[in-house]
Amino acid sequence: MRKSFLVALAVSSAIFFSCAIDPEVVRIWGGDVSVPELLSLEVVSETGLVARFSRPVSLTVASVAIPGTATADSGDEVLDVSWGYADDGKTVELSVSRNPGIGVRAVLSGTVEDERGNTLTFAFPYTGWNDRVPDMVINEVRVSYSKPKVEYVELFMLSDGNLGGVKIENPRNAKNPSYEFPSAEVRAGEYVVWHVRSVEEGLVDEIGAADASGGTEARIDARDFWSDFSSSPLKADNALLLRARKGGPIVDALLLSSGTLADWPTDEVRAAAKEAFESGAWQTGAGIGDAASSFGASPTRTVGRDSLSTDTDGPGDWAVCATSKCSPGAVNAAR
Ligand SMILES: [Ca+2]
Repeated sequence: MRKSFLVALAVSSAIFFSCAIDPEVVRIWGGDVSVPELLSLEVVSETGLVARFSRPVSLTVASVAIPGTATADSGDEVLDVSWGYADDGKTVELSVSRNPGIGVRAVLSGTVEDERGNTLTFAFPYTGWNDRVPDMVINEVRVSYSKPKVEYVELFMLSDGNLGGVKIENPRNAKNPSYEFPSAEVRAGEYVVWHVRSVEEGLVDEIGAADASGGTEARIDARDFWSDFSSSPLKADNALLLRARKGGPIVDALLLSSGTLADWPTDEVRAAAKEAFESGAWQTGAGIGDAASSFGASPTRTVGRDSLSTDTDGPGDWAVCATSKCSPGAVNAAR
């Protein structure tokens, strides 16, 4: 008795819904009530940004705020933004009234609406365009750790410029796959060291004076920057990329192999090695067999470029130095 009542109710419900509800509404109830997504934001020039959304949208309002510029009276500085659309309707090309500054972190905020009236309000950070990226090379790498000797990547500056927004990409570190330099003026001939751990007191990023930081290996005549990563943050089998900016061109690359693996250990490293080779930043090939050798590297035996060689963007430029000949922030030991 009770069962047949339920069946009757179910049947009548089905009839009711099938008659009463517009198919379009049912489709929306079926899962189409979703907001558009902001998939990426690319900085393409001094004032140009490109935002890509998951579906065609109209941008109704947008502005750029520069956090950290707040005063008691004014709040964060806010810049005006104008915009247009690419043919696909999903890509919005924005023009900001000015560059927030080389390497300055800013936030694009706005609201978009799709054709159904679903709206997305977003706030997306970006780094101000750097038109003065120096010419530079990766010069030395320490891939192991013995406190207080931490892993590092040393760069050598071939021209004057500013490091703001320059990225070191480290695909073996899934948790922290890249480091972005803050704005700092550099001169040709300077050594820049990104120390990957912070295990001492008094460590500061040297965005101004090169002698500001403490730390056993922070030289007064080199420019030191610090992260606080752990768990073997650089590895002996890796493909490091030095990139002018997020999503920008590769300035230099270093492929490293300990000689113990037949192939790259992860897809991320394989992809980075491929990109290094295809960009011309690494000349000999994209396989682990085409990499420079890190065999025998230790906390005092680093992998260094031969300072006297020409830069061939290949393994022949590189060698593991003798015991205790590591040289963070200074010229590499002669071979
Ligand atoms: Ca060195």
